[in-house]
Amino acid sequence: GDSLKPNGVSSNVPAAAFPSSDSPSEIASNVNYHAQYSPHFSPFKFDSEQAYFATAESIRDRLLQQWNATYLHFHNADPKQTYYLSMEYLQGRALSNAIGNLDVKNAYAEALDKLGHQLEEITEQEKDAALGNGGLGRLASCFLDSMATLNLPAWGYGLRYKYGLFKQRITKEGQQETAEDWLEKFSPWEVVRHDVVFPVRFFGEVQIDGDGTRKWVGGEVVQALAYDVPIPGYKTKNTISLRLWEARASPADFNLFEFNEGNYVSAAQRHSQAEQICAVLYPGDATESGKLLRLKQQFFLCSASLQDMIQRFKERRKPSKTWLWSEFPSKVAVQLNDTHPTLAIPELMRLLMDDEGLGWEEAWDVTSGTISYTNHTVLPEALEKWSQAVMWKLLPRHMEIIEEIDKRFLGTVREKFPKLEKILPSLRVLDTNAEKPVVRMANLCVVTAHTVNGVAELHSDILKKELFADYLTIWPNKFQNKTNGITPRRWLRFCNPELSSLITKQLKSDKWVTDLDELSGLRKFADDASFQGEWAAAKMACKKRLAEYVKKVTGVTIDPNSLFDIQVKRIHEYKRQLLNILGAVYRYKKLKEMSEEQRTTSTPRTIMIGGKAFATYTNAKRIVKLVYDVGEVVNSDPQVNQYLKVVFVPNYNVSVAEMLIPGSELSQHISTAGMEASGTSNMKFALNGCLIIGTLDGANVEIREEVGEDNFFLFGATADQVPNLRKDRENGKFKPDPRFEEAKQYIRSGAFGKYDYSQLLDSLEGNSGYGRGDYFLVGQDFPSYLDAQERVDKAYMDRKKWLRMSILSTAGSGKFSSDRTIAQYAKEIWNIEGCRVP
Ligand code: NBG
Repeated sequence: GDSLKPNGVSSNVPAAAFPSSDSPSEIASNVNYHAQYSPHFSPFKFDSEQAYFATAESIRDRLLQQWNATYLHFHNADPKQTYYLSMEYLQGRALSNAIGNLDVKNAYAEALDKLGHQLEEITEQEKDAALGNGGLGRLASCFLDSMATLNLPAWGYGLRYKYGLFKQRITKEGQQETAEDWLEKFSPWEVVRHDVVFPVRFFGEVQIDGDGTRKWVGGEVVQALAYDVPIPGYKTKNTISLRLWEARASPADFNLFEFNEGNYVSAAQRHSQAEQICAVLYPGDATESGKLLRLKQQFFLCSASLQDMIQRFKERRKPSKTWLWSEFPSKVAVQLNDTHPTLAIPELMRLLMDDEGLGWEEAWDVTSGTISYTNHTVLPEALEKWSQAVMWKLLPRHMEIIEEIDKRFLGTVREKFPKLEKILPSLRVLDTNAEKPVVRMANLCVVTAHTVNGVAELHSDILKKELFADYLTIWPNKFQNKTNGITPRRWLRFCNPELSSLITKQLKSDKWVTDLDELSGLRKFADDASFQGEWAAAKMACKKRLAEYVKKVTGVTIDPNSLFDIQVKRIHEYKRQLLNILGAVYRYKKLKEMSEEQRTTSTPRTIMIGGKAFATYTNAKRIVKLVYDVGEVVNSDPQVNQYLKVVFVPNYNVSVAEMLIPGSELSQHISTAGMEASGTSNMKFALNGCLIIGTLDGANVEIREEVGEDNFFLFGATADQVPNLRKDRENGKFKPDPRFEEAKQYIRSGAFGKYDYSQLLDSLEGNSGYGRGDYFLVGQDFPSYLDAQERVDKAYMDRKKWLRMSILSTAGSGKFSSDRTIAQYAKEIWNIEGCRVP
């Protein structure tokens, strides 16, 4: 018993609540302090887990200091501030990012060494914060990093889901989902603000007073409680906030009488109803109650965030006493990340009119002067429409306001643009013709917002020429493009230390980390033999790390000398993982048909596919299973497995991406042209010296322009050909390539096991019909895809050529920094400027 010390940490390191310098011994003392006095763990143990939490708390203290300084600075300087409203944030891990942005990596690594731990190892202890689905959520997180780094007065608002995106396991049965409890052992990265609480109402009715004023009363009221996640900028004091709301019932909602009667469930009914709101990211919405819950989530985010903004606006005006509501748009910008937070529009109108006493016109000018909207998709099924009946029930006052917006829009168009009368029904906010009348959220955004933007040039053009074309007559200047970007800190500087050091050494400066266009300076070394050698060595180090990871999580051994070919993203038919796997099947079949001799001349390849399928999306889940089944056969086939491996990488998330992307050599961005709004992983891969095989879709178009046509493996139909190709198919004019038939037939023959893939493959057959007719044109693009893959194989065999292409990819990636994107939003949409903490 005498070995049990009150301090699991080495006893010769003192404990200090605040490090007085950045020296490793001071930091070690501070970590030791947290290990002993953290209320979350008993102080007797100091394993990796405790070391992670103690280190995180030490870093958190630094962030809070900076957060406080930033808040105070913004408060006093009172600049115009942007609020980014998003239902999703894919933050990933915070520790390594914060240590990097604070520029204290070496000091913390040494400090941990003194305490018997390795920084790399303890960072692995952190669970990803996965409060999002995919690109849209990760974009929001990259934007926060850039806002902080550019010292912009800007905050993010979101929801604190208890369970984020599900955890994926892959078995013989295919994908299995389990809840991901990221808060299981508390998150050191959030600070609960017990003093920041706002009431949010649902249901109830509209009361009309004698003077005609309207008020929303009754129903149920839930409290929104703020949790702040500090977001540090890179090498700046500025640390901004991601404010996440949690739903709470108030004590008055707990029925003590019922409880004492023994009716425990009904006594706590209000409490559990409140808790449901933030329980899960994207609750299934197949049922009516599921739909209602999603709508509740959206409104909860909008209402709490707007009340918070209005309170801050008033607080900052108070000293002068004389201020006007018309100043609001010159102090506040609200960006809607897709249509999910559209309810911010009627909610701001309601708060201004019903609570602050503004008239319609005045409230309308403030609202439309404040709000701007980003569209992230043209897929019809993703354009939100809410049933008017559900809306009337949940948000009666907001439906009144939406009706009035619709009515006034109709009036204005009839008066000023009579020629639009014919198409007016499709432009309206309300769809009243439908059997089930709905509110079209995208139309509400376009009608209200002062600016609407797409996320890549091609996508923004499609918005202007197709989806929103008819609005252009009314508002020719409302529409803009803001090509997406990614933060170079997380996606190169921190995740790929080997390549980062090499770039910094070669450019003789690390200025590229905050000015990514500097990477173009690498162009002149693209053919330099010794630089190519170092480039290849950096890539090889990442490939080896990746191979170890793949071995650990799948048991499959992959050869770091083979071409690492990766496709990671949500599984969706339009993203065409099916095209990839059919290509792999065809490759496998050809390899088997070759003689031993012939095979030795082929390019060895490791195809890795990863991504999550929505739990109820049957075809997506079949694709996951097919990849797994193909891998099982190919990887254990002694004839070919030196030349081909197929691996499904499980549980793709931000941290897994940080491992995969640096080790990639080829990545697939092969959506049907016109369907992927932008894509952002394409930018991450290119930045890390990975070549792209892709269609002319989304940001691929711009990446190809920047890295050069010769350094991009292009194939497939273009966006403007797609509609006619679909028509041709419907008219029976499509003649499939025999190679396509061969690949499908091989799967049907049972070469990859007993599972019946006919329903999946049938989706690629026929001319049209539900689940048939190859809507995504896999068959159409298959031959040109195979041709492009052949060009890849040839290019990879020419080592010098490949390395040159790889260097030019990185050198051409400067445009895709989210710093550039955010600087454009700041200037061209938000009209805000930097406000640096001295
Ligand atoms: C996604 C698009 C991607 C795009 C991201 C970020 C939605 C609704 N859209 O192509 O599919 O890169 O948004 O803009 O999630």
